Amino acid sequence: MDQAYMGMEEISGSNIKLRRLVETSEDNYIDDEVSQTVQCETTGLGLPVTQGKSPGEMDTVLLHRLYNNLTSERNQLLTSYNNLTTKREQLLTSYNNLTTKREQLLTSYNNLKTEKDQLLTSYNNKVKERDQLQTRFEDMTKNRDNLQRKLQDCQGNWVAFSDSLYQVSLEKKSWEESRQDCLQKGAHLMIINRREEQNFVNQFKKSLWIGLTDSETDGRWKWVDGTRMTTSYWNSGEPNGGRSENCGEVRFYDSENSWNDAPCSIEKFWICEKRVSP
Ligand code: GN1
Ligand code: CA
Repeated sequence: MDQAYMGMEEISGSNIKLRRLVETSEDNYIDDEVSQTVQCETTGLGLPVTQGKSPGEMDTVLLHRLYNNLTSERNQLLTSYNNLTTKREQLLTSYNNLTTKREQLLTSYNNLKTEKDQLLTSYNNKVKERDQLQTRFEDMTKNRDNLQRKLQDCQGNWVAFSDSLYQVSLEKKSWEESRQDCLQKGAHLMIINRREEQNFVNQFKKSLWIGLTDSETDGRWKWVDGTRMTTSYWNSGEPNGGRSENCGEVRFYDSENSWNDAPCSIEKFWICEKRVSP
């Protein structure tokens, strides 16, 4: 561009006609004769030969040089314009492709999000289901254990009454050995708290050690769980053993008041009691 303006200044200083021609050259005007002159007088490098020319011829040479420069520049600009147009179209295509891609990705993202939410819901439901099954499993395990215990109890000849199971021994032992036997079975020598229990034990019609003793302090009768005896069912005249009879038994079973105190070392049958959890 700079070269082209420089050319224009040179020409406008010398000839008005030349300026007009320069102006028309911008509109791609070209005279056949001039064109031929340019073709004849340019060197291999495209530069006009000026040596030995008249002023008129010099103007024409300059004009052609300028014309050539402008044409070359115009062609460069045209090429550049075409390149830019191509580039712009490529960018537009690229932009459209990216827009499409972006929309596809957005759709894909939304689908994945929906899927994620569904999976989360599904997972939470499964967790709930698992917890319910866990609870059910624990309940069933408890149930099984209870049934197993009951089966063992049936096999061990335990008799259910109220909230307890009772087992009458098949052999005779001292009061202390009897107490130990019950403890080994997860039970204790029978503790009588209610009239119904007292009538129940009499029904066995057997002399049986029960969980009653005054070994610690004579006359202070206590049950094997450490509680004090408050309600009693002593047979008339009992207890009468003083320091020599410190353990309680059911003896006079035909009477409601069937208890007797007897020496703890004597071997007798006994009755164990086991509480059943409600
Ligand atoms: C028993 O055997 P006998 O009658 O001396 C019992 C006593 C009772 C008594 C009641 C070892 O004594 O504890 O008070 O009957 N002795 C034994 O008649 O059980
Ligand atoms: Ca007695």
